[in-house]
Amino acid sequence: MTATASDRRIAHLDMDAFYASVELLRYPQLKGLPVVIGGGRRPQDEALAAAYAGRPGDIPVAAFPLLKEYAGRGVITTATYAARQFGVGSAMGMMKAAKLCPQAIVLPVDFEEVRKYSRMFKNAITEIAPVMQDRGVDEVYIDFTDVPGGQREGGRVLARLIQKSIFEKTGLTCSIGVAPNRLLAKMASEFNKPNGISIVYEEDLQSKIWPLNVRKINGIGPKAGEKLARLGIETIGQLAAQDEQWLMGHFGKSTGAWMHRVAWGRDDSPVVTESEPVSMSRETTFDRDLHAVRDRAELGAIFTDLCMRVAEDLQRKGYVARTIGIKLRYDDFRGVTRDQTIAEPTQDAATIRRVAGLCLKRVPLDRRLRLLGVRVASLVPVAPHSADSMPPARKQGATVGLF
Ligand code: DCP
Ligand code: MG
Repeated sequence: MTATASDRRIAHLDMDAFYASVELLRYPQLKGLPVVIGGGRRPQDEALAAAYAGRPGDIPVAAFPLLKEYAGRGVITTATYAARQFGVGSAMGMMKAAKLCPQAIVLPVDFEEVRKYSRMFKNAITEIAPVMQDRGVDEVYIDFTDVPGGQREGGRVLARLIQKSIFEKTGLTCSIGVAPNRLLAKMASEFNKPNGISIVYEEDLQSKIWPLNVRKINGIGPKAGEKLARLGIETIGQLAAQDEQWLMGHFGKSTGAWMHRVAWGRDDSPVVTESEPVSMSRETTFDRDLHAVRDRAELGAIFTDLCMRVAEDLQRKGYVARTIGIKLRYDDFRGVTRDQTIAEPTQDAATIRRVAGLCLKRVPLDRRLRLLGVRVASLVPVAPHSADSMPPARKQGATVGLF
């Protein structure tokens, strides 16, 4: 059966207390306790890790650093649900959080570990449902429409299967919203957190979506939210009740039209699968063959420009690279490549330029060159990197601050 627009089923999946849950896998003794994740590794974290090297699960609960002992300007990245009961949460200063929940355990963020589990849970999903769009380290959209089980009970059957598979492969829980489109799915995934599934149908708009605050719309940020509040519009239902022309008058033509559309639950943006790139490169063939010594200045400028463009590509698409290389073609059309792997993956133009420069030193430069290229590989994702069904004026990133 080919799906028609009316039976599109789109899921939004968001991991529960992601960074904190990843730490609980390492320290199962902390399960159920208030734990906050924030700041970098401190000397006391190093000392504890060293004392129990290789057996983190043996660290006694009493040995972990507590929020009440914390001094500094750190901010909480995320908190376990046990800690959230005390009013502690993302983006709160640690000193302020210490007043609300002094007994909470403080752990540093381990990005390597978080990225590893991010890859694992995404792989678990694509094994079942191949059309998945990355929205950052802990959330994705999935097109359920043509996947077996994707229509049963509005998508609940498939959502349950995905939750189960992710849990079996990673030990982590997630929450899933399934709806006719991405806009509604994103809101729905929050309805039953943690470890929940929420199914939304078109006819649920009035009962489930319209009572929500306008800020729940992905794309209405603090500024637009405040402006709407000043105009007396707090809920999505109130937004839907406004005349489209009136909204256009206040927010501009395209944003006003977009607001009206999303308030009515309309969004036909597709779930776009982006395969992970293996490498990125920029190269240029010269107008005339250049000599490394005699045309040094010109060649140097082109080389730097290529490095900057590769760095921009990495930054725009949200990757850092571990391998940096060059490619040359001589005037006799022979080609040569060199690359070098670095310890700290990078997306920085100057670093790429420096390492690519070292590669260039390793090739013979006595012939003229007709082509020069810079290539990066061994890419590691660091940021959301896809367009979204955002308001037209300002595409904004997902809400994963540290990435
Ligand atoms: N994050 C961050 N900075 C923020 C908010 C979040 O670095 N201001 C990180 C830490 C989170 C992860 O991104 O673990 C995912 O963000 P979510 O908003 O999805 O929050 P959680 O997954 O932690 O919790 P929830 O169960 O509410 O999804
Ligand atoms: Mg999450």
